[in-house]
Amino acid sequence: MGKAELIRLIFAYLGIKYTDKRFGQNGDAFLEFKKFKEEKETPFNQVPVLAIGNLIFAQSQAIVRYLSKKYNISGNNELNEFYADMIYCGVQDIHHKFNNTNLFKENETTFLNEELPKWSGYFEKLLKKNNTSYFVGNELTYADLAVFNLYDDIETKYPNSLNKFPLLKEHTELISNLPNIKNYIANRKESVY
Ligand SMILES: N[C@@H](CCC(=O)N[C@@H](CS)C(=O)NCC(=O)O)C(=O)O
Repeated sequence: MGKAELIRLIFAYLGIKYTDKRFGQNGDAFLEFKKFKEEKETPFNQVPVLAIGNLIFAQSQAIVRYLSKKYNISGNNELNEFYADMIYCGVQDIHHKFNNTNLFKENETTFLNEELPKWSGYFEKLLKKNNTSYFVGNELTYADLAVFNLYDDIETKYPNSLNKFPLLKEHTELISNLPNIKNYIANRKESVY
């Protein structure tokens, strides 16, 4: 799944209704994206974008932070917000490396032998240190959804990646079994963006 998926997971978790427009559902995704760029004025000619009224906002990370803050899943105090953002930034680092596995064989080898075990170890340790079911404090933040989204993507391509990381595996199971998330995943459409 692409960069919009965490945004969709946040909406799903919160039970917020929105219009989910994706390219390629009725034809060629590339052509539909091209047409979209010609017709709409977007900040960087990139997707995802979030349209609020007449305003169009880009940059998935900015959208994730905006929604999380607005709907109170960004951390319940200043330091927890900082900590959640730190974890989210870590997720960006490893997610980027995962995305690069599609480019060259050597990226895949380094990812599977070095980066994935290293970063999974970091996340496992952070969960152990926090010692609740979540990454930050004792309630769900967008950091939990971001880590979940990361491994949801990774395990689609490399199943059983979490076998050596019991806390992380448990965490993924916890998130995937939240009723709104479970329902969203059961009905999820595949898409490139
Ligand atoms: N930093 C941006 C990157 C977005 C991005 O690279 N989007 C791709 C599709 S996944 C895109 O629109 N590419 C077209 C382009 O950059 O011209 C974000 O996180 O939203």
